Amino acid sequence: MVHSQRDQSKDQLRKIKPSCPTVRQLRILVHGPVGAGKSSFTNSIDSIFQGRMMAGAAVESANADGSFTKRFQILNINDGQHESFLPFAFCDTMGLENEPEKGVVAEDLVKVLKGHIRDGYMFNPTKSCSDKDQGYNSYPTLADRIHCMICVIPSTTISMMEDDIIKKMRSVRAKAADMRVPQVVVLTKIDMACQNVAKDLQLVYKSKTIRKRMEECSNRLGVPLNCIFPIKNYHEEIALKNDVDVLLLSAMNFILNFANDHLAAASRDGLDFGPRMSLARDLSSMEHSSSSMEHDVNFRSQAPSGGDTGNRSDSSKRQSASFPVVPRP
Ligand SMILES: Nc1nc2c(ncn2[C@@H]2O[C@H](COP(=O)(O)OP(=O)(O)OP(=O)(O)O)[C@@H](O)[C@H]2O)c(=O)[nH]1
Ligand SMILES: [Mg+2]
Repeated sequence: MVHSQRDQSKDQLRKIKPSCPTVRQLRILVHGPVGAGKSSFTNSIDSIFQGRMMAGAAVESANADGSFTKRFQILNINDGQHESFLPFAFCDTMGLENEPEKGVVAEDLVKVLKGHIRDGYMFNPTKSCSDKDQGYNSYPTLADRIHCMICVIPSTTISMMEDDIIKKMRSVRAKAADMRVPQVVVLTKIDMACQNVAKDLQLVYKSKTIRKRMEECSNRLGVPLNCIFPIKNYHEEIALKNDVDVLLLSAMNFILNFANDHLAAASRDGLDFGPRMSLARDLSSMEHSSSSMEHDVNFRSQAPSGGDTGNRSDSSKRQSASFPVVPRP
């Protein structure tokens, strides 16, 4: 039987085996500005596996009153075929805001990266989570930590995004880089940024508008172009669409590969020593290894050069990676 690209890709995601035996799921942090499409992204991946629209993470159509997501939510996804969860989970967070005492505190995102924040914790925009809070995990294991970080950015507003938000995102990014946690950008709302792409998603890597938004994003956040994935989330549809799924699954395949590479390196470095000792040893181990092992996302990839051919080289690089599911221009 011939499997579609979508089915093949779903199977690959189902079969991923976390590269450390004590870790059952790869943990993926989803953060970014208010209304960027963070919760919609996790719901969209869930929908693909359930074969129908899912709303596990609450989504708001107009975020007049700040971030709609206020709690830290770990979203497990049913396999869709068997009575089990997929080998990865999303960590959905409150959105970042421009003003000082609004939105998630950047420090809390760093605590999420380190595994200190428990599922269900209510974010407090005026105060970072501390060991006095119930939702604080003082002794996180490697399984509690984040193995890949996704920054969700709307392609519609990247150029207008306030410097303060960019600064906050860059500070979290720097901390993640210190911890050698790989990072990618998921560029949402491409259907709103380019009319041609809205009509035909397969044009995504041919669109000059999308290319420009990716470059803006790369320049402002400092993320290489080949770690930026333009996607469209499910937001108004009532049925799944192949092209929407292929882009989303393609991004997920890269993200989970990065996550598993990180997990393998962290486990090799002895970061999985269970509760109690983890914190102190973890920090000293990082200090010792950060200079010798440059596992930041940059070690994998260089941004392709600009111009029209940039689109092609960007896309062909993705084609040559281990999960070749991005549609060719
Ligand atoms: N057209 C379009 N709309 C989208 C896309 N992704 C998300 N949306 C819409 O954008 C709005 C905000 O989406 P959410 O998923 O709630 O965004 P969020 O980042 O979780 O927001 P907060 O939790 O409030 O920080 C909703 O109305 C979504 O339907 C997309 O790719 N295309
Ligand atoms: Mg949300």
